[in-house]
Amino acid sequence: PEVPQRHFPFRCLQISSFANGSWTRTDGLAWLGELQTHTWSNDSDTIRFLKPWARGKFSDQQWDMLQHTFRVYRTSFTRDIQEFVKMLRLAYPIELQLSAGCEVHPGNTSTNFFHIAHEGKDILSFQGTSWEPAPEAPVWINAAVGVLNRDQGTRETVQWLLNDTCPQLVTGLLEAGKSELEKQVKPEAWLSSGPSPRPGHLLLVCHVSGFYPKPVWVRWMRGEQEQPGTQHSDLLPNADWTWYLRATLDVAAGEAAGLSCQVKHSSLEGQDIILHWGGSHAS
Ligand code: PBS
Repeated sequence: PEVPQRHFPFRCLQISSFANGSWTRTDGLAWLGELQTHTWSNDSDTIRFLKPWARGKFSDQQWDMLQHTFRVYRTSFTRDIQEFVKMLRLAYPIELQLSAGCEVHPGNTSTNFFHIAHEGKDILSFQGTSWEPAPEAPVWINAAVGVLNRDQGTRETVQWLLNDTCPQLVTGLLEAGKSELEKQVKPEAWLSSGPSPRPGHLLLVCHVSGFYPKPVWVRWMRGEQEQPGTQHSDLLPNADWTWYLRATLDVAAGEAAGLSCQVKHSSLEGQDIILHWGGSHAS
């Protein structure tokens, strides 16, 4: 068992609310892996950098061009949706969520995606060179997709953004943000007993805290043997940008001796933490 390789998908999220024919707002945000890099408030003309390296390797001029494209897009998007609502006789309020981005893989290949949801459900996506309705979408979306696909200029811009701009930005972000993105913090681990699950049984608890990044492997073991009943908590955030998790095991009181908790994490570089039940913890 190994902790999976790190990867850094770049995700741009857009949330648009249309309360009625005139009140609307659109907010945006972007993430690289676990880190938020950009935010764009409806109240602002410009995208805000949340990291000193959020410009990637783009020049001021390249960034201004991109910013201009997005400003035009935000205005056009709002107007287009208001027109679709009339054309399709849809009712307000309307919530739209867009998720677009890319991931750069070893060997400089990249993959990308662009999905749009209406009332929380996928309705259309951009696939290759054109817009397509989502499999379970309501039939009225076909009319909107037809209109959108007639705008070749926009289709070309979307392809340029997804196939060229996005991987270029990400390559620059990965370089400029390298030290923060590759941050590694070692976990600490300790054992305790939880509330007895039933008479004659113990709940063994292995706490793992203070690690970064998220992927971690924690198992209750007997020697080399993984104990099948290990239960994991959700990953919980600590206040210092590290993570916390616990793994529990319900065992008959007589069988606790000889069990250990094993922790694998990328920061440990193969030096797994192994804690033995009945070692130095208070039970
Ligand atoms: C409730 C109804 C649900 C329907 C959901 C529909 C979702 C639609 C998503 C469409 C996204 C594009 C919206 C704007 C686009 O239609 C068009 O009006 C503008 N196009 C652009 O701004 C291109 C950039 C798109 C980037 C998207 C990445 C997030 C303006 O288009 C016009 O001007 C451009 C040049 O600025 C071209 O000349 C284009 O041909 C022309 O139509």
